[in-house]
Amino acid sequence: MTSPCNSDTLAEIERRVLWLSTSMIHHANRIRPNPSGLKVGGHQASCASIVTIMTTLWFEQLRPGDRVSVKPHASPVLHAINYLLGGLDESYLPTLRQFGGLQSYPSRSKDPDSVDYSTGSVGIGATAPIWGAIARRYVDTAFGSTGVGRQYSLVGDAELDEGAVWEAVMDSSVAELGEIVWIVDLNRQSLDRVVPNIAADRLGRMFDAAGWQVITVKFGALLESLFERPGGSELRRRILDMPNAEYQRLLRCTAEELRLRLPGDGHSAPAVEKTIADLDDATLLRAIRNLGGHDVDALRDAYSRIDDTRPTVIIAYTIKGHALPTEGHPQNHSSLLSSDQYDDLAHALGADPDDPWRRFDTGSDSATVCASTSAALTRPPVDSEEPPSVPEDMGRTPSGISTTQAALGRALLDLTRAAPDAARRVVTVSPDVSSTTNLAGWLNKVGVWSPHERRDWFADDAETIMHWREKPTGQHMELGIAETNLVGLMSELGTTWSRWGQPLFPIGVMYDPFVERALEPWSFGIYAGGQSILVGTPSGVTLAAEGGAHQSITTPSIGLEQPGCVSYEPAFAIDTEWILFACIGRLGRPDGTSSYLRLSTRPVDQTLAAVPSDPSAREHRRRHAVAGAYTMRRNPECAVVLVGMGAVVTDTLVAADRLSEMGIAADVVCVTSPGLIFEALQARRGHGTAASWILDHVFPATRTAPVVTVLDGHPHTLAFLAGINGVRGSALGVTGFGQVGSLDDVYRYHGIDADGIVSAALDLVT
Ligand SMILES: Cc1ncc(C[n+]2csc(CCOP(=O)(O)OP(=O)(O)O)c2C)c(N)n1
Ligand SMILES: [Mg+2]
Repeated sequence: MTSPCNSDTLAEIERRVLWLSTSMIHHANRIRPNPSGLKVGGHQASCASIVTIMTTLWFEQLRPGDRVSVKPHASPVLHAINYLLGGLDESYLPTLRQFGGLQSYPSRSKDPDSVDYSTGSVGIGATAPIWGAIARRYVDTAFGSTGVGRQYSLVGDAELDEGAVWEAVMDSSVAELGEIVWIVDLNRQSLDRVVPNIAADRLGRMFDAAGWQVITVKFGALLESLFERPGGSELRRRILDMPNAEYQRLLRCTAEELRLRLPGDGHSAPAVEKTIADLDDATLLRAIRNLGGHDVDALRDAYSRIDDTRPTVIIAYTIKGHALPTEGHPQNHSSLLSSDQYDDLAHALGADPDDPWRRFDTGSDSATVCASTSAALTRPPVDSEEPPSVPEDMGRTPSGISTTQAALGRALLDLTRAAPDAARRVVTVSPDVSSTTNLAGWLNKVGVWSPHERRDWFADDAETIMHWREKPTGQHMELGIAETNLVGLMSELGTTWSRWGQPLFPIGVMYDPFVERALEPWSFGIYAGGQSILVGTPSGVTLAAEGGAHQSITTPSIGLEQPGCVSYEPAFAIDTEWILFACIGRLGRPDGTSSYLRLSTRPVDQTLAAVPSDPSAREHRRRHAVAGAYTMRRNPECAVVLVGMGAVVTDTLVAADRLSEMGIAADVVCVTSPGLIFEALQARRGHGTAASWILDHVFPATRTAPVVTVLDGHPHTLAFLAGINGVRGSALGVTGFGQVGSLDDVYRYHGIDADGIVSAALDLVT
């Protein structure tokens, strides 16, 4: 922690941070040429609201091991501080929201300076440090040497409207995380309005109920001193009781208006009137805006009370637009200072509008504090360990009846034997569905992670199949059912290579339809640099009698479209194993990629996979399965190509047999990854750089027969395949939601059974 600054110096730095952040936005909107006339935007008022908090935090509180998640709209404040600390080149300051320049919101992957957490999706950036704290503890128990450090979140008050926030705060594992500190920038304004009943006390009670330490910073020293005067308690009550909007309105008043309005019309009005009567105008105007979130001493006091034994929330009262002419205005969220207002601000802050990026004079107290703070906060560079290699093939050929879901658990167990170093880095996470998604064997083998060993009271119960052995070496984590928490944790487990040099292989398992609920935070996590494998199982309508409510229909399409992620839907156990190992091999490295596996509980005869016994032919099949598709049947007189994916490949093969009996030769292709095939096709057409060899093997130009595609998901996902060779096509799949039934019933209902496939083929060939 850096030592306390001289107050005047800190005030000067604070003014400069306000000036620089305001200027970056001003420059982006009013100075940089904007030929298209499109809105650029930026949030000067949101920045001003948090300048004191961030200045005091960086210049007096932070230690190098700490991490901070900054509310999205305060990104210019972060860049201003990084600039003053020498971590951002001046040339970037005029580039806010410019291509290749500073991003709109703090971005770990895209900003040039030090950003601990990407934010922008309200609620997700705020909760990320919670998952970052758990990930750090996990790495520390498994591999050691992460050091310690607080995990701060600087949160906008409207961010607390997000369910994601409360799902995280309430998770039972969180109350133990003493390194978590949230600072709520309570300006009682959201994007559109002054929030009528923000009820900070109620918020505080909710955190308290979840086991957090709650520190409220309401007023600054000036107001506190007025409260000590005769009539001061009435003044205090009056300010506390007035509606938020009325308070905001007072910020827009002249001193004269304030003298009339502040006392109100209640019985305490005369006492309040008397308390403020002898204040000069300037003091009165200062007093009404003297909230704790803008008062250095009040904030220092709050920081000093953090007890580090449980998560802490500091609820800091602030003013949106503090010290700007837009201060407190209900619609100030996106409003920008005019050029005249900007010039006035320069004057008030002692800055020069024509030389906005000027640094502190060399040798000045502020320059010295910036230099010493920078030195104190410097972190050693992270040397990331090369992830251990993952075997591509175990050489086993599953026979008998099995499911792709079961293959996942089996493959993980195999990995512990064949490649213990790689297996040691696997962490599985599940939102309360480990047993129903077949992870019991893996769990029994590796145990459940907990920072401390806990007694398993069912260890000696012969009827307990899945053992819940909690220990620091465990490799499975279980949160509550909240899927958003799960993907947040996966994302942070997937960034440990970049934070502490220790790659992990996080694998999260959930019922496939709930991937849609978790999608946006998972996608945001990928953008933020987290690499993980998400497994959706069971999936589609193939889960049959498990329930119409649990069907997933759009997820294959989601997988195809998700940036930073390769999606797969294997048909056989062997494909699942090959694909899983390939996906693990892409994790935990700077150029790494996430994956999404859509698995199934359909029992399938594994001999249908017809895995070649010749080692070269087997490897050929494996490479194709991992590249997105492989040929299962090829006929010289092919009249129709049947392309199946995942669970419906069984029916595709049956349909091919039936067509053959009718004298219609049908090729069969098994697609494992529509996304990879689509990328290959795009690359062949000059879009992107993906390899396209798989098309030559599986969809060669000579394959000119019409194509029937079928999957347990929306048919459009595979419909593009007919376009590869420009042939006629028919796309089968699922477009309706909710009908429960046996597998035969639902397949027939959706037309994805063998009958449906045969019929579609006949339509094309006859
Ligand atoms: C999930 C999500 N929903 C909506 C938005 C748009 N949005 C950005 S900030 C914001 C409100 C900001 O209010 P607050 O958190 O109080 O921040 P302030 O600017 O007042 O400090 C909204 C609605 C978003 N970025 N993410
Ligand atoms: Mg707000």
